[in-house]
Amino acid sequence: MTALDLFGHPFSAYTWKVLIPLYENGTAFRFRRLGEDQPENGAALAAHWPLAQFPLLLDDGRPVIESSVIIEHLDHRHPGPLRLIPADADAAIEVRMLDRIFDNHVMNQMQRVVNDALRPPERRDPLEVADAKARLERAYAWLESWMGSREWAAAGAFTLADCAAAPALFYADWVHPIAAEHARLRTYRTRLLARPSIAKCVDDARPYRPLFPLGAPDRD
Ligand SMILES: N[C@@H](CCC(=O)N[C@@H](CS)C(=O)NCC(=O)O)C(=O)O
Repeated sequence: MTALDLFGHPFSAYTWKVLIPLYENGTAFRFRRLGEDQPENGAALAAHWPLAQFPLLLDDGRPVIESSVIIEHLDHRHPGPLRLIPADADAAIEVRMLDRIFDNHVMNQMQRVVNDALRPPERRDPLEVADAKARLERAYAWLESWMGSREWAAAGAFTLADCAAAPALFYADWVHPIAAEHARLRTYRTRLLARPSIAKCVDDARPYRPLFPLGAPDRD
């Protein structure tokens, strides 16, 4: 049995994305939480990946970088009962398309707004924030139409795409609430948060909410 170490933080959206499939499949791993109280984890992360972004998976010492690729790796090398990438090539393309949409057009736009709030007040840029929120709004509208009668984001099953969607929609709704007119997208977000693997991520992150730079809302 190989040793899996996951570097990340319980409040980090991209860390959730990888924790979700690990929890879904009951995969054994060691969580290497990043924080000032555990500097050895940060040092090990930076040694494997100079950009020091997380999550990063070590599989028997071999680094796997980028959340989508980590999930592909887990699905390939450590498969569990829930397959995250469909075997059918067309279905897999749909899953990867939605994964990219949630990362690039929801998660990363949310992150632009958060990053702006982390800057000193004199370095903040209202145009940057307005652009990010406008892009989120367009992504929400597209997703509302895409979800239609779908239960999960792609390929008729819970997949990599939903692992990306859960943290993206969770935090994006905090920085730019999903309007009531996007009822299907709101229902999908609620459905995601009810899933035990995702509820665990939300619960484990609760103690860190005071860290949210915009002020966390008093709700999930
Ligand atoms: N494309 C990367 C993004 C990872 C990412 O941005 N992680 C955030 C935490 S959620 C991070 O490392 N932030 C610190 C930094 O960018 O220096 C992935 O999918 O893993």
